[in-house]
Amino acid sequence: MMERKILVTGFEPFGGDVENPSGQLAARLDGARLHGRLVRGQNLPVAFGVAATELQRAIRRHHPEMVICLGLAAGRQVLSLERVALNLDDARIPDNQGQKPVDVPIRKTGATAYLSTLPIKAMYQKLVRAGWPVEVSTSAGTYVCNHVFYCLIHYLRRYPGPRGGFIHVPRPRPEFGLDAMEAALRAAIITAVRTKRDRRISAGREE
Ligand code: PCA
Repeated sequence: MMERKILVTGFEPFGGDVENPSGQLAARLDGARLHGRLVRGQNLPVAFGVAATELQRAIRRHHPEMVICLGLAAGRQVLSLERVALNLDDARIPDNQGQKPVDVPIRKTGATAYLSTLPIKAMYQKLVRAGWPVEVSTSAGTYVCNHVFYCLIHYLRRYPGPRGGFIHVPRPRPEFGLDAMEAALRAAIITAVRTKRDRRISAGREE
């Protein structure tokens, strides 16, 4: 029988940073066993187009039952469980290959938006109860992270089976460093695997 796998991706550094916690977390999780599943961690380039192609290649290679993409949201303080991917690229800064798309649809004939197929409410509830800083987010931005998230869900619609979604992580800080983020992500992934149907818990809020 084929081993059940979970693919976790992160990103290389970008925007002048020398590190990206999302890539560090994917590397830490590589090889972990969570709820009987083998985690495969992989880094993606911060480049429109190429990052999504590499993600698809990794999905075809590993045949994971779940795909969780991680990225850094430097302006946020908490883990953001992303709910929505938009069919739109609008870069604030060039990517690592110098591309800076502005107001370009990701897939000309794709839906305007896709929703995460992870049980994000159950994951949210689990992390809140464990005391981790977490939110349900309704915007993954319009840069490479949203691009990869959109392409992931678009791809998984044609490649049925795996569930997938995106989590933004903050910059590590003394009270919430890489060890703590890794522990929170492990709990979130285990909850995602165990939850076949998401809970109905309100995570709406005033912006
Ligand atoms: N964060 C960027 C792209 C890579 C990353 O880690 C983003 O939020 O789009």
